[in-house]
Amino acid sequence: MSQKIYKVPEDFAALAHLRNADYQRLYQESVRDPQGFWARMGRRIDWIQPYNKVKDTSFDERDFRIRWFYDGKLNVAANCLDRHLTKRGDKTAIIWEGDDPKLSERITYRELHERVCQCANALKSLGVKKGDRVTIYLPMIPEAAVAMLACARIGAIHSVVFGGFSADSLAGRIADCGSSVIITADEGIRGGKRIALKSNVDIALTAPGTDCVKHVLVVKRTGIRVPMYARDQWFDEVASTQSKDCPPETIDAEDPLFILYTSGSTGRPKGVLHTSGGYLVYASLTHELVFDVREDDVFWCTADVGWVTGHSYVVYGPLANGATTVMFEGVPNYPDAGRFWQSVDKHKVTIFYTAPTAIRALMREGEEPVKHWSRKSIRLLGSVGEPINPEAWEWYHRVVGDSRCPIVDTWWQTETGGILISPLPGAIDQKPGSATLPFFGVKPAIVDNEGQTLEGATEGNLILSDSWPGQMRTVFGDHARFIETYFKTFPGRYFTGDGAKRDEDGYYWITGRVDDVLNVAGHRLGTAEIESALVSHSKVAEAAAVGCPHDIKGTGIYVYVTLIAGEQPTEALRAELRDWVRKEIGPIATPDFIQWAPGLPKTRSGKIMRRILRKIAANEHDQLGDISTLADPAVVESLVRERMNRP
Ligand code: 6R9
Repeated sequence: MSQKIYKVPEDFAALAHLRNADYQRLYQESVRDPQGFWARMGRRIDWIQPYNKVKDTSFDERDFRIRWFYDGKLNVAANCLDRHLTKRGDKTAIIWEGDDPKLSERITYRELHERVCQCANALKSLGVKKGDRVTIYLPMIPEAAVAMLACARIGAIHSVVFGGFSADSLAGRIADCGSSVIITADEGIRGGKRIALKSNVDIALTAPGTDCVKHVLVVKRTGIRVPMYARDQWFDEVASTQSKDCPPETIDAEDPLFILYTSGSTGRPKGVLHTSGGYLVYASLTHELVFDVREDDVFWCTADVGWVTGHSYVVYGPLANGATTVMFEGVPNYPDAGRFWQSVDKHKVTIFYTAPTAIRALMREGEEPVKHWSRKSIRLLGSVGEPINPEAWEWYHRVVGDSRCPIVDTWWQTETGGILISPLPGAIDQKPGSATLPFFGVKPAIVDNEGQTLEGATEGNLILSDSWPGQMRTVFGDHARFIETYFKTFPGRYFTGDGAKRDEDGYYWITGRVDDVLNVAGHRLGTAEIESALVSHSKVAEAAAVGCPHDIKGTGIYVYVTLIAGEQPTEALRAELRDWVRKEIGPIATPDFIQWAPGLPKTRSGKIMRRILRKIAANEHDQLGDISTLADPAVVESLVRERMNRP
């Protein structure tokens, strides 16, 4: 833990929404009187029917419930669009920056409102009603935000699937939530490379369980010829003929807004379900306060809308706040390593929010591609997705931020809907590598493996002992799995799956996942998913996936594969298995290394001992710990020998 302290710059604090004393006072109030605190905060958005009831939550299994603002009614899209029209109709809502640096577009609130209404009417014309599911499988183009908001406008539940996921992963997500409509594009384009989105949809729709899909709307992005079947229609043709007026549906605060699939430690990805009122209050409040957003800011969160960060801080938070949000189609190093900063200068970005993996990749390219651009518009930097190592933090601060911009290291999860632990930039001094202190209403605690709460400076499992408005409400279609996953390990408390330290100042330092979830370049992957992809290959008998240290990705994917008897371990097969996993899950799941394993270390009850496999992958053979409970300790020796034969 780096104990270096970066004080809030005085000039920043002077203009900030909140200073340290404000944070202390409001935090105390938020945990002492959550009803009163949130009753006030909930008024930041527009309600069609104001709420009288604020918080009704219990994590106790026998009496489990999570409801917020639950007698209120609202429309999320109207909050992101209509209510800004009088004051901000001509203000830019979205700045779209294309993959090709010559392409960009500015969309005002008025234009966005029209496009959303047309898309909403198009969905209605296809028979989509409140509560129906719509899968969105798009590149980072304005239509992605338009489609999300169109769903919100009519009360349909969107499920955005990241464009980097394979046809198989897409099929699983379509089938799980029973979508009736898919919105996709002919192709995506990232870093100059094309992504065959429509073709993936066509393959996905041959999979069992996907016959729920009645219509596919296809946005023309690259203009390549794609087959159009009876169920397919061009997005533009359907939307452009629709009326630009679509009255927003009245939605209960606890009606679903979206499903977003995320990996857990077991089984297939879970459909994390978020509802409308609490989510929007939380996304907009955290966006305003964590990023200290003001009217003239240009806010750029580089995340894809396929992840929760894109939902809350590209679309819902910024638009609910009437801010200008940047949507970036490309990647950090295309056409060159200066792309972020070139685009910052082009659009005069004032707040920049990205992931440690991107910072580490750019750090490797040196300072020149950064220094080449002025970046003088930036006043605040943010980080999200994984722990940021202090070296990367310092580089981000010194090189990108010219040592003048605070950094907010924001810890949160798909399940939490918004940021839970982070500095407020005008209020809380930063320490490189620490997410610092909890946001309003958030009650973190550290417990040991038996669930005992640990006080003071300590280390253990990170839990949350009370609800906050942005919390997920259930796993779509499987409420038992929701309770089982998050509330059983430490009964009565929400288990994050993360480990954390707390220092003498009460600052939190997230140490990473303590379950079987890998965080690869800020993306969550379950070891179980990778293993099940591998064993579905005809030559694989058994597989175990673990994380290993990786310079850029933070964690790399290291897999041990046992082949079916008689199969030969060859380099060609290694390449084939890598491609297999890419095809089954998507490029983000590509194994970094495959080690052949004649056998896997197991306990006598047959459980794979991943702890040992992690140590071998990391080349820490001297720290294997107790292996006496293994069924066959000789397996370990052979794996270590094999591992030591390479660098
Ligand atoms: C928002 C998002 C969640 C997991 C989470 C944790 C890791 C995210 C972090 C961080 C340390 C941060 N994580 N932010 N770890 N410091 N600032 O990333 O959601 O994709 O669901 O991942 O990411 O391990 O549990 P999601």
